[in-house]
Amino acid sequence: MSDCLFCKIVAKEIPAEIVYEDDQVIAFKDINPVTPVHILLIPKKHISDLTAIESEDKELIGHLHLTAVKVAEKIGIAKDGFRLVNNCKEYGGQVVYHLHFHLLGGKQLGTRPS
Ligand code: D5M
Repeated sequence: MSDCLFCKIVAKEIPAEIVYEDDQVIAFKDINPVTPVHILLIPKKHISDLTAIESEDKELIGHLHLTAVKVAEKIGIAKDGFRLVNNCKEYGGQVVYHLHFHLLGGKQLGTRPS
């Protein structure tokens, strides 16, 4: 989508600190981190939000999760643990309407997501 911020990152039209990329997904540092490690994982395919995934995206969404673990291992937060979060639509706090998961770690997080 031409007016999508994250599609522009995929297309390298705007810069991002990319930590992993393959043919299906890309992971980059969040511009406004809330934890010492804050990475965003997105599919290269434009999907607006979690409710927009379809059966044909099953493998892609699985791959995104496997990639999150791979990135966590690469960055060194897998052993202690981390949080993987999706904000879905308005009440979920979603701001950018291109599906993404927040990989949060590098410190002790609370037991309840807020
Ligand atoms: O979170 C959207 C997230 O996207 C938010 O944590 C900031 C981040 N963001 C916004 N613009 C950029 C760029 N250009 N690079 C990196 N990170 C960015 P949401 O789940 O939609 O509330």
